[in-house]
Amino acid sequence: MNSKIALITGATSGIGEACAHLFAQQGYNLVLLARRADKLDELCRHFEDKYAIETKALVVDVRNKNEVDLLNTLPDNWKQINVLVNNAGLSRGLDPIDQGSLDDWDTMIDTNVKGFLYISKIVSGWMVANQSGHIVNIGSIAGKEVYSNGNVYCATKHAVDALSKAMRIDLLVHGIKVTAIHPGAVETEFSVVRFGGDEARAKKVYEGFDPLMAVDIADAIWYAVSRPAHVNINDMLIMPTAQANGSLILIK
Ligand code: 8X3
Repeated sequence: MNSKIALITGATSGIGEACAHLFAQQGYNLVLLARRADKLDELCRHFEDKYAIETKALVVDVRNKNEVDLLNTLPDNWKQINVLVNNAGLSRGLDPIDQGSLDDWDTMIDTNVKGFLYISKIVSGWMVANQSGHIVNIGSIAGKEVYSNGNVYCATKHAVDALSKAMRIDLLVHGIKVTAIHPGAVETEFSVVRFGGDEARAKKVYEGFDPLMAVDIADAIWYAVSRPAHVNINDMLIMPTAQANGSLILIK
């Protein structure tokens, strides 16, 4: 394989899927991780046919250490990962701290923090062996500030922010770049998942203003990844024009 390889988690929807499209278009071979086997296979076939790239699909829930270990079954030439996009993440619930669901909290912490770490440990190990690579972590405005009822979700994204800074320090001697991208409101399945499948409630979140689209974030990721070797984009906070901060959106 001559092409570069990008490994993307949460690849079957939203920012992960948009990113997979963009990297495929740029000729990257792809290792795609997601929980939905059928959608994952469909995407891989599509990319192979349309962009003449190679793909590997791994059906993985990042919360499950044994499933994440499947990464080690990749052939050695597929472990030469140039870009890791740590995208898998979710939000569950929007309740005050005294009323939140423990199951929701476990799901967010297990996915956004622990799963993120399981993936990062294995792939950064390969990058250290190669003495090169670029890790792109998807944070959030919720990792920069805290908003009403965002409590645990905000805490997990603050962890992503802290771990991005930590990775940048630990991996410096190995020449590995670390970029954190922090979006504001992006219209994806994010709110449908946050509100337990309540599509009507989710739709309301993005009414009356122009939210970001997944492709806007994929575009920013590509900008970071395509800089010259001596340039690293440490951190990007990207908001819809109508959103001033974590709590204030101008509704028309
Ligand atoms: C997603 C953005 O503002 O809903 O992380 O937390 S927000």
